[in-house]
Amino acid sequence: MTFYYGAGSTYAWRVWLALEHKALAYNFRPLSFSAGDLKSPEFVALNPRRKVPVLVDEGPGGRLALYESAAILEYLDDAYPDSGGKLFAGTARERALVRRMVCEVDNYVAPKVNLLAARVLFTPEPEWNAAKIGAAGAACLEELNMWSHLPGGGFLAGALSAADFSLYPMIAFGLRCEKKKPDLGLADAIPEPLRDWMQRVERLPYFAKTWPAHWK
Ligand SMILES: N[C@@H](CCC(=O)N[C@@H](CS)C(=O)NCC(=O)O)C(=O)O
Repeated sequence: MTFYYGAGSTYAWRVWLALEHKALAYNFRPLSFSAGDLKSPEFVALNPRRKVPVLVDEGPGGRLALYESAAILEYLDDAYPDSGGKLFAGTARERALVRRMVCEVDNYVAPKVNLLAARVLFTPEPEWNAAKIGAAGAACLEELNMWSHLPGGGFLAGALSAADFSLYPMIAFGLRCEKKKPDLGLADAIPEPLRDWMQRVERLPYFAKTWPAHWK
């Protein structure tokens, strides 16, 4: 398998955590946004949307080039059910809970965090609009509270799953915005159970190597 990655992409980070959790072997292909790697004809042939992550699997069924991080996680669990840990474990109901959370991350958390990042990280500081940044920050704060009802001591859906790997990078990206604009108030507003959960994710043996290189 070949994993096309971009440092700082929350979606690519989700796939990296999942590959590690499933103990799969993969060729790691970091791409550079600024060097235009995602616009190269070779990459566009893999993903016409020009986005990371992409997973290319040269399995016995032939060559599969798959993009969309949520679909990649589903594929890894389906195609390699006996390797490493499960991403969608348990009964139909338990798996549905994990899928629901991944949908919630993609449909509610991601747009809010990405908007904040667009206004803070990807807008030059002299052009910052305080009202717009404040509104985006407030939306993120509100969203954080939606995730405060966690099973004590466990992961988002009980067992470690695709839900954890999807949400963690998004929160980390929000906190990254706060590093550049320290008065956003996100870190202080993270509910206690969510803070504890973040630490549990950070203690996973493979977590440290997946931290975006330029965020150190
Ligand atoms: N829905 C996609 C989103 C992927 C995405 O938006 N990737 C961004 C990085 S976070 C990207 O590659 N953007 C291309 C660019 O900025 O040139 C997924 O889940 O994989």
